Amino acid sequence: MGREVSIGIIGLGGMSRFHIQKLGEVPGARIVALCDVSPQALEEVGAQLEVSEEKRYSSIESLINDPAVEGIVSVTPNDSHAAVLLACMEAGKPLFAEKPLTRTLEEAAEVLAFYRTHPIPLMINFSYRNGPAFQFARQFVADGKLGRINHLFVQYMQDWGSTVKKTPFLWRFDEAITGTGVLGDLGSHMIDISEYLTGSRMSELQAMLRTIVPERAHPQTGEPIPVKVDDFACFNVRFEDGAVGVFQTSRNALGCGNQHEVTLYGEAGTLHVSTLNDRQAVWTYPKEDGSGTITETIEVAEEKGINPWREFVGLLRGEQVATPQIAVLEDGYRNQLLLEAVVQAHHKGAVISVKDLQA
Ligand code: SOE
Repeated sequence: MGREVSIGIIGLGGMSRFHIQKLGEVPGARIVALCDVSPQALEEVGAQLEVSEEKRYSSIESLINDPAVEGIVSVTPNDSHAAVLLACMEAGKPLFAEKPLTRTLEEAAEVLAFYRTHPIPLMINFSYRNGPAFQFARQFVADGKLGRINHLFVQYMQDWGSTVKKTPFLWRFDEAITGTGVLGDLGSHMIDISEYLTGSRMSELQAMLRTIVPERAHPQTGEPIPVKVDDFACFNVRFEDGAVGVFQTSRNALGCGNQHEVTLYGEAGTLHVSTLNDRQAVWTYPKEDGSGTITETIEVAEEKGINPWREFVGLLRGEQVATPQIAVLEDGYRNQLLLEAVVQAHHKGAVISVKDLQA
């Protein structure tokens, strides 16, 4: 086991608990400081992790500038992503941050510009790159097993519903905090994974966004609050190499858990991967005599995946990490640019060319 590293966590909401659990599984990773706006969350998680009271911060800058903190894991709502990135760059602190990079393209441009003069070791959690089947798929495509990719289908379905689950109004429905709705939340993963698996870059997009559930209950009072952000998005994409992609994502896919799946249609074969089982890839290819096709389920070993928490701890120790698999800031900026292209394609009802769009 390498030396112990001291980590500070910013944001103690739901997703943060997952990060804390995964860090707890990495030998030598020690959470020494916390930051959140909620005194109750600080007290609860601080007690659970035995973080001393003076290391329970309410200010982002205080935690980031604490010399006892070597690296930061940030899991905050979208409206503070830029502030965390800028403060970590200012302080020279390595950062593992949740996607999307920022709330808006303008913020992403500001962060990218500052990064040019204040670079830091950085990981952005486009987490679906890491699964064993998705790692297998990227290599499979790179090895030419599918031939030229003609088209792909990407969908990411969740059920925040209105029929059964009736999810109340959360920050992810509040435009001032989240920016876009399901597009930025799940669509950011879809955009990232499609370029990551194919090695191609999007060049033109057309899109439609929709708010299917127009109001949701205040979590305490039950009062209906209007929802302005999208909870469904579909977009079609032409890639620079001519491939075409069809994308759909929803928070109203009744009964769906966390269903992110990609099907790649190549001239020499088809490959399907899904979070429903990220240890399997389903490959269809022609029989040798050309009389038909064979569909084979390939089992992928867990070790083929990447553990981003181990990567971050390794990065803090100065070890060689699988950096190419971990998005860096340019990937995050590009993701934000493509999200903006989808929004503009929707509002203009037109095909948007990515090259014409800059912050
Ligand atoms: C939304 O429910 C969410 O938590 C996303 O924000 C995450 O990025 C995704 O990995 C799981 O679903």
